[in-house]
Amino acid sequence: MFDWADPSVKILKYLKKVKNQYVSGEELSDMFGMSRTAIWKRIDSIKEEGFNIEAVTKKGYRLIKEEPACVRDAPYGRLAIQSELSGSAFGHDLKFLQETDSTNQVLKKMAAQNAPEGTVVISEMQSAGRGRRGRAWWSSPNRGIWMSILLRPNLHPSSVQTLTLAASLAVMQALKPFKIDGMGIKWPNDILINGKKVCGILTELSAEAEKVDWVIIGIGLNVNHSEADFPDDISSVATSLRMNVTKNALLDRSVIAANIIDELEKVYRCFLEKGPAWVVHEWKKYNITLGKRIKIINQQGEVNAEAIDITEEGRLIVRDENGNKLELYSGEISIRET
Ligand code: BTX
Repeated sequence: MFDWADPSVKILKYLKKVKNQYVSGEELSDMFGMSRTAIWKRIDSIKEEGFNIEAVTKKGYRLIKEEPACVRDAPYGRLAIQSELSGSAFGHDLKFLQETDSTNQVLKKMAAQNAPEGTVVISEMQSAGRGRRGRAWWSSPNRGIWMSILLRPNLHPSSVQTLTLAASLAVMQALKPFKIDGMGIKWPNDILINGKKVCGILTELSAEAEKVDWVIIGIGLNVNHSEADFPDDISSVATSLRMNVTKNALLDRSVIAANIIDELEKVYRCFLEKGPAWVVHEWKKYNITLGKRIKIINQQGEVNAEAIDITEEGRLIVRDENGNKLELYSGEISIRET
């Protein structure tokens, strides 16, 4: 197991592991090689993030697990997320902000200052969340997961589109336990539930001619929104996990964010080891695009076509109405219902 540099993460992980039991200050101080006062200070920092820790004389500390509630959000912050991680690198450098313009922008600056692969930036809200092609991504506080993850693959820039597919695959794997009907990936990487967007992914890169310097995967996931939480212009195209899982309890965003980070680490390593064909094969299991009649939206207007397949570079192969086969590298498509 990874040895966390921050003792607060180790302590929180341990208290979660022993579930409802008391752990004495002495036991924690022996286990982590710290004084009892230092342990007590760490417990305080964990409480500050919203965890309910009871301290009873002669018994010790106990983490009180709260039931999912309608009104009270589970703790959401750096410690809460890191204590749920199980991978070996991704998320171990994690910056959690209450507010920023865009997590991709923050991470870009960190990338320029040599931040390591797997560095994550998460913000409770974004004032200028970005979508693709200059569009805005609406990122209000307390409801969603707005995060960016830094990759430094030793790859040719032409492979980056496959990395984008890998990111949507990782999000789908992380959301699998919710067993949501009608959820799938629209090429290249929108995650839709019955036609409405629950997650958008913005991939940005810096590269030289032959080699990628860094890739930033920006993920926006609507988690606990109710329909009324979305502004009018978004509510017709957007949905949230909660709206499709349960109308009552709030979902634990820390657990979901940690699962996405862990899954991205796994998928990314498999991609590097097994190559793009593996990503494409796995991605196809969740796709809701292939075999469908689509509209291609480009600068010239809209063209009807049929989505046939994707290439290992992540390009969409389509057949237009004249029977011509085309490969789309990027761009917009919409799926026609009939
Ligand atoms: P996109 O260009 O495919 O989607 C943007 C479009 O989606 C908007 O024009 C709007 O119609 C709709 N939209 C806006 N906000 C939402 C929302 N919250 N839920 C559903 N639909 C919405 C997709 O771009 C890529 C989005 C990536 C967002 C992440 S968040 C963390 C990171 N930081 C950052 O600035 N962007 C990424």
